[in-house]
Amino acid sequence: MTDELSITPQTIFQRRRHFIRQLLALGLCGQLGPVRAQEAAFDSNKCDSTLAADEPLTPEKSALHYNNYYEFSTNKEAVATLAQAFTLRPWELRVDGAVQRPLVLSLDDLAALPGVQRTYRLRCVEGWSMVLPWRGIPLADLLALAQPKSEAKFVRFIGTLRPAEMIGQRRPVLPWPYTEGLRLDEALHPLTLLATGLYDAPLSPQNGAPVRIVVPWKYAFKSIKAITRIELITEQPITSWNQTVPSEYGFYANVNPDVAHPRWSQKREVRIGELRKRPTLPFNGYACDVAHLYAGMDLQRDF
Ligand SMILES: Nc1nc2c(c(=O)[nH]1)N[C@H]1C(S)=C(S)[C@@H](COP(=O)(O)O)O[C@H]1N2
Ligand SMILES: [Mo]
Repeated sequence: MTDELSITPQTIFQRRRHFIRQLLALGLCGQLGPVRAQEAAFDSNKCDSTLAADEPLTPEKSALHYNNYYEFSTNKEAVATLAQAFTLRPWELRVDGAVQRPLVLSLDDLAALPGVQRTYRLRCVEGWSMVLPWRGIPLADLLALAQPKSEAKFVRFIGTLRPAEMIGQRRPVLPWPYTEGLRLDEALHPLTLLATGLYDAPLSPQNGAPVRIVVPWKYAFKSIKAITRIELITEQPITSWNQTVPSEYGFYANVNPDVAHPRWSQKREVRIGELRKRPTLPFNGYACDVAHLYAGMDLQRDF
């Protein structure tokens, strides 16, 4: 955050301070206490989630021109061009459902929350992966502001429905808007990010601007782009890919080399920019951080 503040023009800085003062007045910043403690635990915990020396960042050009984003096209190379005309402002992100304090946030409101930078592996279910430097806010921080009620057990993320701009939505490739979901404890995990930036720049439209979810231990289809609503709910939500092909795309979709996709093995992957395949790691290399969330579950059945 400090680096961001130091380059923020004074007026924006003051507006952010005003927003944070408003949160303080509402007694909301106090809610960040326990979550921040968790964040500190994540930073200094025993899990070594750092990337191996042979895992350099994916070239920015690849991340910006090789995209799955079916609202625009099923052709990965076509998405970047088709997404350029997507209107990013004004934007409203709602956080509602089973919460004490429903929120409607603008992009300036989001920018006022303390930000983090995280470099994560992103593993597509199709068998390729990237290493991407995100900027955003821990999703737990946002959820803490909304104060989930005790009956909230799951979170539903709703993408954008705008067929006039998203020409892929004119065909029923998936149920639109693109919808994803997490169990509440997964959504609150310190690795789960609400991303607004990539490679030290605001997110590009093709990467899910203005705001997307990133869940690095799950297949990348869970990392939903261009979200407009985060709804706290009591039951497991119906999600686009799981609803469309339940035998291939589970609700949990944890990266797992031991559970094959019905049409291909998940044991190995191609890191974009590399020639040789590398082994796929359980939970995409984040097992130490997240495996405890699934203790007692049959990960072959509940994939
Ligand atoms: N709204 C939306 N989000 C989405 C998708 C999509 O089609 N629509 N594709 C998913 C898939 S399959 C992948 S691999 C990643 C790709 O993210 P990237 O283009 O930023 O690398 O976005 C995910 N999020
Ligand atoms: Mo994907």
